[in-house]
Amino acid sequence: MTKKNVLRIGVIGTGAIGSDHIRRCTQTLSGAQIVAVGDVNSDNARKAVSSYNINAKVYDSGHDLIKAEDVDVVMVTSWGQTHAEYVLSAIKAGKYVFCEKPLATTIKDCQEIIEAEQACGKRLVQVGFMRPYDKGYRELRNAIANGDIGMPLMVHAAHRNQSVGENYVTNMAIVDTLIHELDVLRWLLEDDYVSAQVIFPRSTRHTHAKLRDPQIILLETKSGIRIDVEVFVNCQYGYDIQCAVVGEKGIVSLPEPASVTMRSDAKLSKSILTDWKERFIDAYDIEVQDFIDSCLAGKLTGPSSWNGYVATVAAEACVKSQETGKVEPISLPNCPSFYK
Ligand code: NAI
Ligand code: ISE
Repeated sequence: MTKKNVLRIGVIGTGAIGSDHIRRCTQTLSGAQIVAVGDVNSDNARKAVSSYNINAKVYDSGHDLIKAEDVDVVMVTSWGQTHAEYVLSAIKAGKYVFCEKPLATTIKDCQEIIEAEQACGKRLVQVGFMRPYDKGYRELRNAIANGDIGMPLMVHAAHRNQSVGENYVTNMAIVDTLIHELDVLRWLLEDDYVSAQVIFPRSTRHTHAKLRDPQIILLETKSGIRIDVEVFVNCQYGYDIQCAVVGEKGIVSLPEPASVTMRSDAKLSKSILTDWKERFIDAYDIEVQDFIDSCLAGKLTGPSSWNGYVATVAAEACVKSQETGKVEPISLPNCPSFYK
């Protein structure tokens, strides 16, 4: 780290979220500087450098970026299937790494990461699950923990995107989209999943041949809580995240994002956001600032590789159920004390 205690970050993958994190580190947050960027599409990396007017070296290889002496920590924001190799390379270099969700796309890769990290003797990985940093979810968690609704019994949730492209296929509803709920709901309920089933309702005409949309995911937890999540990624009307927890004596629901109430043209209306970047902007800011501060303090406390592993185990059961139509078990080893 530099003497001034400014964290020098290298970013691998400068697409949608990579460039948004570069923007926030450069323009909004404190304590960090982007000194290196890399992308298999070097035009994307150069575009990020010019868009945010940063003094960063462009690397052709993510592994060279990780090894660079002036890169203190790494941010992995490339496609999901490339995360494991970069995270393992950062662990090998003894550098902190912020890895966007998913930690890895296979259980085996997640296991390799948690083993390598434990062998290092120190937490080096934070996974980009930002919802635990969202004010609304934090209020939900506090209300449940305070006993305000009694014992939680059921959760009704929805994850709706306005539309997705042709490269978004059926299993991505789980591994790319539902994975946020798989992480945040077990954090909210302080419970783990024991089974999953995916049901396909009638498909929307706004989808394409390789995507079953919408989908309903049914989860059961160890304590018997039943969860239903609707994933509907071509819902047309906006980006809409819903979560209601039903308890023995009340219901607590995720607040709607703030927006003015409009009286106009004989209508009373409120607008709905359309972009995940806007919906969770505060949560992303708090999450990445927490990563920066934790690296500077020498101790990570945000979502860990264990959280990434558990989400991938649950996601794999859901994907299996997409194929079998059956209730699929989810079994997890005990959480190592290293991650408690
Ligand atoms: P994107 O397609 O916009 O950008 C990904 C970038 O990574 C592209 O520029 C691509 O050329 C580059 N890339 C791909 N393979 C690479 C490799 N091997 N080495 C270096 N660069 C490589 O994708 P997006 O939407 O930015 O997603 C990136 C990751 O972030 C995904 O894992 C996604 O799930 C996650 N994500 C997380 C969000 C959240 O809410 N936390 C929101 C959006 C994405
Ligand atoms: C995207 O990758 C994200 O992580 C967004 O938060 C999510 O809402 C979207 O469905 C995913 O495709």
